[in-house]
Amino acid sequence: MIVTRSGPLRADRAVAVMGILNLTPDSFFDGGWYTEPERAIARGEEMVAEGADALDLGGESTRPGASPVQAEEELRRVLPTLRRLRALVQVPISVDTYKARVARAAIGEGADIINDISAGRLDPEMLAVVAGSDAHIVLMHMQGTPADMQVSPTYPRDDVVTAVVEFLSERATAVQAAGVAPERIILDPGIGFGKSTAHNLALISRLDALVALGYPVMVGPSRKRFVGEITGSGPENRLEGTAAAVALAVDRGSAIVRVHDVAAMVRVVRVAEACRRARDPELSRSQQGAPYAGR
Ligand code: HH2
Repeated sequence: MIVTRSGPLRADRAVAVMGILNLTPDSFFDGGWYTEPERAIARGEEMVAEGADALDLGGESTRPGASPVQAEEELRRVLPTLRRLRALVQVPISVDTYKARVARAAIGEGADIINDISAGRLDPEMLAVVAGSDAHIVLMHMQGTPADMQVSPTYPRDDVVTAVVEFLSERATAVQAAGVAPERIILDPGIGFGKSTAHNLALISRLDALVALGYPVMVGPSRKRFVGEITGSGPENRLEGTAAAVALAVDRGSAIVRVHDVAAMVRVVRVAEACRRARDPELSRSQQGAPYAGR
């Protein structure tokens, strides 16, 4: 079970749904919708009412081709909404940042999870900040940076699954060496971060290889480009494609799904996890990395 500073992600060890709240002008789906704190706070509360088990606040878009935002600006976008939501909702709150300065301030304002798309590599201070707190950290795999990651991504022997598993295993070890307890680590294959459609499909369909490391695994396929490439649709028409990817990720052992459409995906997750539990109750119980063994 994942027990954050604000309590368990899901007390019953079921799969958790993390609602995305981008406080940016330029995110690929919800960019510009929640730049006003009032709107963001209302959406955060709405997602919790829809069944979100956690919220993920982001102050910088990391869509392909995005350019970086200064820490100052990211803090200006994130902190007011984080502060208010922290007082209003009970669920754990994650902040999507790779900057130590933003992470430190967010933890100070009550963030429970730091969601680092660089797995602690882009800011040398990040691991010390998390180690010095009791926050959880999401370590995500990304090849390259958002600016260049989708320029014909390739992997040794075309084996993206092995590359991602090895990378995240090494990063989890490094993070523990920096002083973060294994119970505070969540792994994420980084759907769409330096990956072709084929790479994303391989990672979702063989997610069990990552789950086997023993840490809880989070997956974020929500409305991403690979769904559009398969269905021929823009971000606004990728709900059903996202649902398919979410269901399969749950079936392969995902502990958390990071999604925009909380109400719909809560229903998808409940059915997918029930199917999974019917097939294998033991696997379902270990889905949230319960054993923390063998590392
Ligand atoms: N995807 C996005 C951003 N952060 N973090 C994790 N751990 N996993 C993901 O898959 C992930 C992430 C990109 O999606 P979104 O936040 O909707 O868009 P944007 O980066 O344009 O704000």
